[in-house]
Amino acid sequence: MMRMFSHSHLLRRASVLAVVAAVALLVVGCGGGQGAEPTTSTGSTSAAGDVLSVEGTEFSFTPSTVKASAGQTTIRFTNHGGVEHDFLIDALDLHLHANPGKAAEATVTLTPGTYATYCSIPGHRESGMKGTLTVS
Ligand SMILES: [Cu+2]
Repeated sequence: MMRMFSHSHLLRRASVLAVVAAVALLVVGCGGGQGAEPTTSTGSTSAAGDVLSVEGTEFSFTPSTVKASAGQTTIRFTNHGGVEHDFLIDALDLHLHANPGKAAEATVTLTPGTYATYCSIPGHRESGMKGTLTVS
């Protein structure tokens, strides 16, 4: 019904990319052809938990494609648009709703896989508010 047009240009891609880059750095190059698996890690609670940040505007998520490591992760959704938006991942029962200028977050336990993300406000998903979360 109601249409609002916003002029916000708060696409702070830089900060988001920094987070993505940090996650990517966790992938340490595996050189040798040895088949033996090191028995380090996986036994202890890894880190204090990662934080995954996604921003929403009319009508897209930034970044639309996000990657994360399995385990406990806090997903934070910030609405930089002029109308309400939300960020859903059905498979994880995740539903973060944020009014304009607000943020919402939740901590979930991720398992490897590819998950569809979208905004459930009528018409928004079709307009481009959708993406993918890849957990490895
Ligand atoms: Cu939306």
